[in-house]
Amino acid sequence: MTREPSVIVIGAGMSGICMAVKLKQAGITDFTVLEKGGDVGGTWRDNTYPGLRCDVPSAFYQYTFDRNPNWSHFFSDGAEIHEYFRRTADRFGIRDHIELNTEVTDARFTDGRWHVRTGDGRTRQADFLVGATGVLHHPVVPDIPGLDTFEGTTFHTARWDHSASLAGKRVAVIGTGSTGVQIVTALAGEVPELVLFQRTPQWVLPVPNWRNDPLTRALRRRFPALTRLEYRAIEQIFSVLVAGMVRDGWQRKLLSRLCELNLRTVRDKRLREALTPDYQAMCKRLVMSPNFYRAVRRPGVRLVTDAIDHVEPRGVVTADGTLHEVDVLALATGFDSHAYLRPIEMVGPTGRTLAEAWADGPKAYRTVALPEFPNFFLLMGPHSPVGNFSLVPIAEVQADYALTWIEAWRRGEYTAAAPSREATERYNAELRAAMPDTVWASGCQSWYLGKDGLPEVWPFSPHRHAKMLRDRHTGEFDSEFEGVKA
Ligand code: N01
Repeated sequence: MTREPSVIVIGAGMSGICMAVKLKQAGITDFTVLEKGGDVGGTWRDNTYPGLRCDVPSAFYQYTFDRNPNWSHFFSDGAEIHEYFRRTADRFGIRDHIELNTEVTDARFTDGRWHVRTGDGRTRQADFLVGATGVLHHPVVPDIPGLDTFEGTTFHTARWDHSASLAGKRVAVIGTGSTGVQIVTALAGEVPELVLFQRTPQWVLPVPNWRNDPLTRALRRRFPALTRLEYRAIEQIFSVLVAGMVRDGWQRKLLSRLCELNLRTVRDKRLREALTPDYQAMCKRLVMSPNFYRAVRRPGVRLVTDAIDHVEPRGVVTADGTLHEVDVLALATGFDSHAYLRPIEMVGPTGRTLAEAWADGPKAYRTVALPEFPNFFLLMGPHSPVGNFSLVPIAEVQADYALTWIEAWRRGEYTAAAPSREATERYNAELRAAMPDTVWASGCQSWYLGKDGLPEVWPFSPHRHAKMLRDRHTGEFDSEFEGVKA
C-alpha cells in the first residue's frame, strides 16, 4: 500500500526551507509552509543591524544540496545570507508552497490528522506537522525601569529601525553578546558617540575575515568539487573543535589561550580589566571578532560597566547616578531561546498540551520529536547542537530523519507514531548526566541554560548527533492513539 502524505511545515527560515526542499526532492507534492513573516529567511530576514555577519564560515553555513560558489567573504554578511536562502526557495521551486504572513495559532491532532489553525481563522489539515520555528526569534526586551519613557529612538537589534538615521547621533548599545559586539565594531567611528553598556564581559576569539577574490570564486564555479571539499574540511575542523571545547579537551585550552592573547592587545590596564571575563571561555557562546577590542578603543566609543539603574527621557542612568545622554538606544539583549514553538498552542490526541509537556522546560526525544504528539517533528528542537556550530547541517540531518518517518508512512508501515515517554525520559536522563561536565555548566549565565540551570544544548559532538539520527529507532515509538485507526 502506498499513500500520499500531506505535510504542514511551520516556518520558512533556514530549517523550514530545508524541510520543504527535501519533501519536494522526495516527490511529496502536498505540503505547505506557513510563515508568519512577510518573507522567507527567518533570522536573516529579521536581523538587519549594522555589522551583521554569520560567525560560521559561509562555505559551511549552506545546504549540501545548494552549494554557493560565489560567497563574497569567508564570513559573509547578513544580507548576502538572506539572499542565499531566498534564492534556494526560488531555485528549488518551493515558493508556491509557502504562505507568507500566515501565523499558526494552534495545532491539534484529532481523528488521525493535524488540524492547524492560523491567525486568519482558517484551519488546514495534514498527516504530518513539522515545527521549524527557529531557536532565536523571540527578542527579549529587558525589564529596565523607565525604558518606555526614553524620548529618543529605541529598538531591539532584531527589529532595527532603519528609518532612524544615525548620522550625528549619540548611540547606546545595551548588551555584549555576538550582536552587541558586531554592532559596536560596525558603528565605532561612524557615529560621534557610541556607548556600550556591558553587564558581563565576553571572551572574544579574533578570527579574521577575508574577501573571496574573483579567481577563487571562478575556480569554485568551474570545479564544484572544490566547494564540496571546503565544506567537508570546515565541517571536520568545527566538529573536532566543538567536540573538544564542550568538554575539557586541548581544543578548549587552545581557544581559551587565543582569547587571552586577544585580550592582551588591550594595553590600557583599566580597560583590559573591565573587558576581562571571570568565567571560562566558551561558557557563553564564543564571540568571534578580529577587531572588537580595536573598536572599543576608538575615539568616541565608551565602555560602561556600571549597572544600569533606569532609563529616563534623555538617556540611561547607571547605579553611580550618572546620566548617559543618548539619542538612540539599541537593545542587543538577546532572545528567548526556550520558547521554540510557543506561543502556538499544541494539543495531542491524549489531550496533553505543549504547555503541559514543557512545564519544566523544553525537552524532546532525540531533539526531533515529542511523546504524545504523533506525526510531529521538530527541527532545531531542544538540545540540538547549536553551540558555535553551523545550524544548516543540523537542520539537514533532522529533516532527513523526519523524512524517513514520512516515507515509512507513505509505504503504509504505520498510521501514527510518537516516541514513547520511557524512551524520551531515558534519552533525557543520558543528556542530563552529561551536562555537569560541559563548559556551559562551568559557571556563567547564558541563553544555553534552561530554567533548571542545566544547558539546553547537545552535550556531545555534532557527529554523534548526526549518527544518532541515522536510525529511526522504531522500537522506541508508540503507534496507538485515541481516535486513530492503526
Ligand atoms: O544575545 P546574547 P545576542 N541589562 O543573549 C545583555 C546568535 N547570533 O543577540 O551576559 C544589561 O548572547 C546580556 O548580558 P549578560 C548567536 O548564537 C549569531 O548577542 O546576560 N544587559 C548579554 O551581554 C548568539 O549567541 C550571530 O550579563 C543585558 C546581551 O545582553 C545569539 O544569537 C550574530 C540585560 C545578550 O547577549 C544571541 O546573541 C549575532 C539587561 N537588563 C547573534 N539583558 C552570528 O554571527 C540582557 N543583557 C551567526
